[in-house]
Amino acid sequence: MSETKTPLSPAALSRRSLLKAGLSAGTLAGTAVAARAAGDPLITEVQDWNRYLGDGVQARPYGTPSPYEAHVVRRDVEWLTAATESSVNFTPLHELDGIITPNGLCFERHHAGIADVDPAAHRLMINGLVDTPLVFTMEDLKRFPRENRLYFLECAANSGMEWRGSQLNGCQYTHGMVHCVMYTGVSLKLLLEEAGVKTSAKWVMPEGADASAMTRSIPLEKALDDCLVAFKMNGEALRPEQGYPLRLVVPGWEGNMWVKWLRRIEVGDEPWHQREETSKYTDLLANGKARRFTWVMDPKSVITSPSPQAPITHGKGPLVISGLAWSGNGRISRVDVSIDGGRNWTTARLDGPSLSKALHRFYLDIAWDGSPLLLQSRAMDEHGFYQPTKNELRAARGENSIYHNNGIQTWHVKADGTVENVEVS
Ligand SMILES: Nc1nc2c(c(=O)[nH]1)N[C@H]1C(S)=C(S)[C@@H](COP(=O)(O)O)O[C@H]1N2
Ligand SMILES: [Mo]
Repeated sequence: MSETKTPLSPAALSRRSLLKAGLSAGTLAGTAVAARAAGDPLITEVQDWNRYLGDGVQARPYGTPSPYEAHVVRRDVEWLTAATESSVNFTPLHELDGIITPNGLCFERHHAGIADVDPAAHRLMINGLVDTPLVFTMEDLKRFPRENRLYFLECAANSGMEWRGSQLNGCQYTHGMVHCVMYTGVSLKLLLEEAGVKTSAKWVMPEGADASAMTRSIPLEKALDDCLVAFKMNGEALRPEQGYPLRLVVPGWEGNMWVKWLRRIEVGDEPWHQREETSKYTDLLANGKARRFTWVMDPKSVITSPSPQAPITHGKGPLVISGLAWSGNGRISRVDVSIDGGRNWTTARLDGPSLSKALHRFYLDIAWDGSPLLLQSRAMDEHGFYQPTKNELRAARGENSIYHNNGIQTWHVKADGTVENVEVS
C-alpha cells in the first residue's frame, strides 16, 4: 500500500549465493562449560538460598521480576522531547525473548500524559452516519462476544532518528517503539453493525479521552476488517499507559491510529484531516510533496542480541544471534542474517508461533571466531515484500522523512565483543 515496495523479488533473492560455511554452531564441548565443573565453590559450598526459608505466598500479591532483573526497564532519551507528558519511552528489546512483550515493558507514547480514567465513568459513543447513535459502558462492552488476538504495535516514528545515519546506541532506542501483546476485545465490526452504518459511510474517526483527544481517520473497510475494541492485554486489564480501560487495535497499521482511552467513534463519508494525519505522520518527499495516509507498517527486523546494550561477554565459540521481525501485511515468511555487512546472507531459523501482524522471533546459531562482524537482518513477508537497505529507502523517499523507516540495521561487533550502531548501505 505504500510506495516503497522494493522491486527485488523473492526469486532474485534466492539467486544470491547464501554463505553457509563456517556458520554451524557445533557443540559446547571444549568450551568453558566443561572446564568449570571441577572444584567450583558455587557447587561445593551451600548457598544461603539453599539454607534458609524463603518468603511465603502473598509476600508479593502482584508479582514483579527478580531484583536481579532491575535493569530491564523502559527507558527514554531525555533530550528527545521538551516534556515527559508529550514524549516516548522504549521497550528493552535487547533483554526480551520470544514474541510477547510483558505488560510493564511495553513502550509508551503519550501526547498529553497518561489519562487516569475511572472505568465506571467511562463511555464509548458511536455517532455520525449510523442508524442509531449508541453509548456503551464498559459493562455493556463485556457482554458482546469476545476475541483474543496477538498483534504488534509499532509507532510510525520507530527508527525515525536513524533516517540519515546511525544515531542511538542500542536497539531499545533504535527499534524499541514496538510491542506485541495478546488483546482481548470486541470486534469493531460488531459494534458498528449494532449502530447500523449508513450506506454513505466511508470512514470512521476514533477519539481518545485523554487531554490530547487523539483523533485519526480510518477507512471503513479497515474498521470492518480486523479492528478490535480491546480491554485486556496479555490476559489482564489494559495498563493505564496503554489506554485503560479501552483502546482501539488497528492490526498492522501505524501505532498512532490505535487510539487509547477510546471514548468515541464517529462514522463519516470523508476523512477528517486531523493534526496527526496532516502536520504529523506524513512524509515530506524530495520533490516537496508529502506522502499521506501511509498506514501499513512495512516488513522490518532487528537483531536484538548481540546489540550495543547486549554485547558478547563469553568470547569466541557458540554464539546465539537473535532478533525480531514483523510486517503489517501479514506473516513473516523468512529472515536472512548477514555477518559481513550484507555481502552474504544466511536464512535464519524462525521459532515460536508465526502469526499474522505479530512479532516473529528468529535465531542464527553460529561459531564466532572472534573477528569483527557487521550484523544485519532482512525480513520478508508472506506477500514477498522485504526490507530495503537504507540507501534504497532514501532513494525512494529522500532525506526529510522521519516515519516508516524499515531500512536494514547494522551492528558492528568488535573483537572484544562490544557492539556499536553503524550504517552499511
Ligand atoms: N488517546 C491517545 N491515543 C494514542 C496516543 C495518545 O497520545 N493519546 N498516542 C498514539 C501513538 S503516536 C502511539 S505510537 C500509540 C502508542 O501506544 P502505547 O503507548 O501503548 O505504546 O498510541 C497511540 N494512541
Ligand atoms: Mo506514534
